[in-house]
Amino acid sequence: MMELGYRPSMTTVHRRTCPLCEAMCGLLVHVRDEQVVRIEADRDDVWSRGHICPKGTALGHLHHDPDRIRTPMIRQADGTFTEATWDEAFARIDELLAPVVAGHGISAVTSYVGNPLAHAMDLSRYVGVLIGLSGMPMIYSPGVVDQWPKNVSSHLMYGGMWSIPVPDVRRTELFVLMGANPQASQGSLLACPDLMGEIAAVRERGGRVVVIDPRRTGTAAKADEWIPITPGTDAALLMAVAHTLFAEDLVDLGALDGLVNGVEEVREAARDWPPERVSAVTGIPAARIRDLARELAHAPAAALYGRIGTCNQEFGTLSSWLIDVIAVLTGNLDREGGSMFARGSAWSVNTLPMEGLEGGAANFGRWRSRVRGIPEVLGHVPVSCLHEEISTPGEGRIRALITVAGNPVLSTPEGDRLDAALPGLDCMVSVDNWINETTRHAHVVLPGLSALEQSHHDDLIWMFAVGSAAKYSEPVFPVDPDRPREWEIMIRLAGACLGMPMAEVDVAGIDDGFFDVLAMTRGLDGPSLRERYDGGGPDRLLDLQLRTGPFGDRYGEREGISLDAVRAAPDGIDLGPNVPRLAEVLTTASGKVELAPPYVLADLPRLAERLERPPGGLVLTSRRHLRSNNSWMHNVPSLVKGRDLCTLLVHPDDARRCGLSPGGLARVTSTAGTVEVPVEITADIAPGVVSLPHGWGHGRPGTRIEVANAHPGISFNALAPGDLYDVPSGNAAVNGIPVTVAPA
Ligand SMILES: Nc1nc2c(c(=O)[nH]1)N[C@H]1C(S)=C(S)[C@@H](COP(=O)(O)OP(=O)(O)OC[C@H]3O[C@@H](n4cnc5c(=O)[nH]c(N)nc54)[C@H](O)[C@@H]3O)O[C@H]1N2
Ligand SMILES: Nc1nc2c(c(=O)[nH]1)N[C@H]1C(S)=C(S)[C@@H](COP(=O)(O)OP(=O)(O)OC[C@H]3O[C@@H](n4cnc5c(=O)[nH]c(N)nc54)[C@H](O)[C@@H]3O)O[C@H]1N2
Ligand code: SF4
Ligand SMILES: [Mo]
Repeated sequence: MMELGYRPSMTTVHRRTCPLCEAMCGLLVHVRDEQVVRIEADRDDVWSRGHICPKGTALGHLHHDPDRIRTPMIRQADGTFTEATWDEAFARIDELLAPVVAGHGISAVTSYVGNPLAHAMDLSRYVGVLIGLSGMPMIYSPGVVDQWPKNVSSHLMYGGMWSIPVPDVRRTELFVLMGANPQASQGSLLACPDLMGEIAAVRERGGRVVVIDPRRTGTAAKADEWIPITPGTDAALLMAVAHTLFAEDLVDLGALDGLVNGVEEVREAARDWPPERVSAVTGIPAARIRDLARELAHAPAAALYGRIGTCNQEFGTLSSWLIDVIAVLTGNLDREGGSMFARGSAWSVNTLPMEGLEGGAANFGRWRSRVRGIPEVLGHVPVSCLHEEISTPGEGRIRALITVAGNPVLSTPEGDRLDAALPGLDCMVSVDNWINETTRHAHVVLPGLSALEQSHHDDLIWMFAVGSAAKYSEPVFPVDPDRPREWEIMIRLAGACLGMPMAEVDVAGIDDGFFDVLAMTRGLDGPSLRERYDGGGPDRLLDLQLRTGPFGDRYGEREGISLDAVRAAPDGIDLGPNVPRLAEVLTTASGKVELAPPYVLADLPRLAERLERPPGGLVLTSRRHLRSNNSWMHNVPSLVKGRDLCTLLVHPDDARRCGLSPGGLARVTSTAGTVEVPVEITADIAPGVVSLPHGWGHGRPGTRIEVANAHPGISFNALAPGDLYDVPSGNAAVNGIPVTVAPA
């Protein structure tokens, strides 16, 4: 008989949806001896059909990263972190948080919730419990360094802040991208795998692609035309486009006729904005602006899309609003090949109506920030307020902060001031997988799981997709069943804010209550529904979201999907392209599209003033790279190898004027700070504009990200002034920052 002592190692292949960006690519993860040996694209994935990028192949590195923390960490008096048990960590949080709440009330506590939670199974669903149940009156997020202007315009125009139309790129004949670079970002508020392939396809079928951006990006390089624009002047350009549509009698609402209020008000507002008036400030010839209006009006279907560059700027709300105004005026809203509203297979928890803001009311300014007195908008004030709310003494000072999947020290304006303010907190807890520039200040860091240890089904992202699908991923690696999951941590932290000892919080009871509330919003009785389930947590919520979503079986009432059905289809279930559905989306008080919200129109005088600003001087803009993901993936060796990405892009004329040489160091100064950074001279940027990536600035003491610290770069947001923002939304203008540049 042969001895059976030797077992050859086996490779198993796991199907996973990548949670790193909106493309939601299906991946095949090859595992041998508990090691990820290879990650490749899943060609059978119903959604992504074989698309992948270098970040997706790095999921294994993220999982195996020796710097990733796997147990709670408690900071000691000397600033070093030591590993702790969950009970020790919970006890330490009780010890620090309870006195803050008891002595100063819950308004002394706030939270900063970051970007990865939008892509995480547990956090996207349960962060609402932390925010809603804890009673903390306000929170901070990078939403106001991202899409808040679009949230404002959608709230006012359609009645829902997340009712954001998505360019129907697969069927359009004219795709105009403003301030978006999918070559790097892979799409934003636009979920569509392989956008660069789709851009090529538009051109192959005889359509046109136009990129309006101060930089000739990787996307612009693959388009029919690059139109350079002065940063922050998109709203002026679009006012002139609207003017031209009216002046040349090109307005045609098509199928929207009768569903739109305010066309005459927009006509009136656009009367004073002929292309000649905005040509100098935008840098775009008047004739080109007129032609753009004509092209948009005459194309069989046109998709006008604006993203970060049109939001993270001085006139974000006007630009975001105008993009949809032009779509309406040219009959391209809610039309195939135009801009459409997606149907998420699982309705997102985020889309529930907000108290006091029903019907698209412009009921902003319900409260103001304590120090600067900035009015809230949709529950947020500029995130740059956070540092001063911590460091300015007085009644109402923030004394405790919970960060969840966020790195505001690098990612938000005046990040260096926040870095200096965080040590002043009585209690800081971070739910995060790394000890980085922000979390190094935490008293306690509670780790989540790696992506490969969690199940996955996207939540909010499906609301911005070019079609509908449902895809569920099982975890690749098992985890100790007793280890608290992130959804459970959210519930325990909420309890702690209410004064309960963390270890004693009734997680199952609160989870049941959350389920019942969500079931009620669908007209269902939670307690009786719960009898169908063995356990709670995110899977139970997801089943509810799927079954009561647009394709769901409503618990057997009709044919449709459920979590079981989705689980049984490991490559996903394709639920088809977007269909016109505006009437169903509209939740404005009038039941119509409000094309001319007075709150937005009231910002036009500020735009008119911008036209008078004397030209000259340099302005700073942001950019992304395919191999970065905001601030947190620079610890992956394969993503940081090669040439330095953290460089200042400068036009040759400006380089000459400033005395800069290629590869030399430049000193860049704004009203907020100064950095020194290597120079890259290129004609691929408009004169008068310089560009830096954000998310760098590593190498700080006490962090545990060895690879990133060996490639530190500098922090863009040390240069971003907190007082430079889009007034109607409070969203940061990290594009168009006045700077001076000199050799270092
Ligand atoms: N690889 C990678 N992918 C990502 C991310 C990442 O960091 N790395 N981040 C993810 C996140 S959180 C988001 S929100 C998305 C963002 O996705 P995108 O919006 O596509 O973001 P960017 O690549 O930053 O492109 C913004 C563009 O706006 C231009 N711009 C700057 N100022 C102006 C202006 O005033 N007007 C106009 N018209 N253009 C301007 C910039 O030059 C830049 O090309 O990407 C997501 N995907
Ligand atoms: N100058 C400039 N600044 C910008 C932008 C810009 O274009 N220009 N873009 C802005 C935009 S669009 C965004 S979205 C923000 C991003 O701002 P943030 O969300 O604050 O920053 P990130 O770099 O995404 O930080 C993510 C954090 O989540 C942690 N993390 C990663 N995965 C997990 C997980 O599974 N669980 C937990 N608990 N934690 C995890 C990481 O370790 C890191 O600490 O940056 C903004 N800042
Ligand atoms: S494009 Fe890259 S990061 Fe985005 S989902 Fe696909 S593999 Fe992941
Ligand atoms: Mo973002």
